Amino acid sequence: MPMLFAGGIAAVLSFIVIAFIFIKRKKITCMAGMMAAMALGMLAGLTGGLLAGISYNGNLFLSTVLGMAFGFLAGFLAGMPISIMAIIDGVLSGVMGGMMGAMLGEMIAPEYRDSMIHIMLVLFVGMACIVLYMLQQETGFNRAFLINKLFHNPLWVAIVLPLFFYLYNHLYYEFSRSSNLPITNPPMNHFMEGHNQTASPLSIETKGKKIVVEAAEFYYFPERLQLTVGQPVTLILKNSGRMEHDIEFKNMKILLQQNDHGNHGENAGVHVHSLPGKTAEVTFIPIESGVFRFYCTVPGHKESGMIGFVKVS
Ligand SMILES: [Cu+2]
Repeated sequence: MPMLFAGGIAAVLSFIVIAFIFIKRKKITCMAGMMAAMALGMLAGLTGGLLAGISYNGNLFLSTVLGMAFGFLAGFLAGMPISIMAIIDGVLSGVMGGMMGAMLGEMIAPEYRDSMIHIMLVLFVGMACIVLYMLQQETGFNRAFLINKLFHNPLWVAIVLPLFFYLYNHLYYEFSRSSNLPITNPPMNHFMEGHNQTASPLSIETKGKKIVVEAAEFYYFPERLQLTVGQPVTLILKNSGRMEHDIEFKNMKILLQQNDHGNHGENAGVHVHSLPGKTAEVTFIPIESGVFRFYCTVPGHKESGMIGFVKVS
C-alpha cells in the first residue's frame, strides 16, 4: 500500500509533465524537449524499477523488464510531441534508469526499503518541479493563471514543497500502520533469520557458569555434570594426564558461542581437545533439556572409562 501511494504520486506527476509537453509542444524547442524527456524517462525508470525490484524481490528479470518498460513508456510519451531526437533521448534514459532502479530494489536490505522509496520520491518530485519550471520558462509564463503566479513566487514554493513532504510522510506512516504488510525477505537473509529463530524462544541468561573437568588416564573428574537450559556455560577441559584427551557431548543441542579449538558451527555440538598438561575451553548454551553422554574420542579411551553424563534441566 505505501508503495502504491509512492507509485501513484510518481504516475500523476509524470502525467502532468507529459500533458504539459503535449499542450505546449509548438513552443518547446527540441533542446528543452530532449531535456524534459530524458529527465522524465530516467526518473520514471528509476522509481518504477525500484518499486518493481522491491515488489518482485528474487525475480530480477521481471523487475528489470518492468522498470525498463516504465522508463521506456515515460520517455517515449514525453519525447513524442517534440521530435525523434527527444524520443531517443527519453527512451534510452528510461531503459537505463529502469535497469538501475530494479537492481537497487532487488539488492537493498529490507530495513532500508522505506527510506530508499522516500529518497527516490524526493528526487522525483523535486526534478519534476524543476522540469516543469524549465518548460514554463521556455514557453513563457501566462501570468493570468493563478497557479502560475503561485508557482513563480519563491515564497510559495518554499511553503508548498515542505508541506507536500510533511503530508506525504504523515499519510505514508498512516498507510504503513493500517496495512501492516509482512515484509518479504530476500533469499540472502534466510540464513540470518534461521539463526535468530533458534535463539528467540529461549530466555538466555547473561550470567555464565564455569565448569572445570579434569581428564587423565582414563577418567574424567567430575564424571557427572549439571547444566541449565538457556544458561551460558564455559567448559574448561584440564588435561592432567600424559596423553592427549578430548571431551565430546553426544546429541546435546546447543548454541556455540566461542571455541578455541576451532569453530564447528551451530549444530556440531560440544567438542574440546586438550594436549597433555594444557587446558582448553568452549563456551556454549544448552537449549534442550535431557540427559546426555560425554566421552573422549581418542580411540580406545571411551572403552577404558573416559565416559560421563550431563543432566540439562
Ligand atoms: Cu582420552
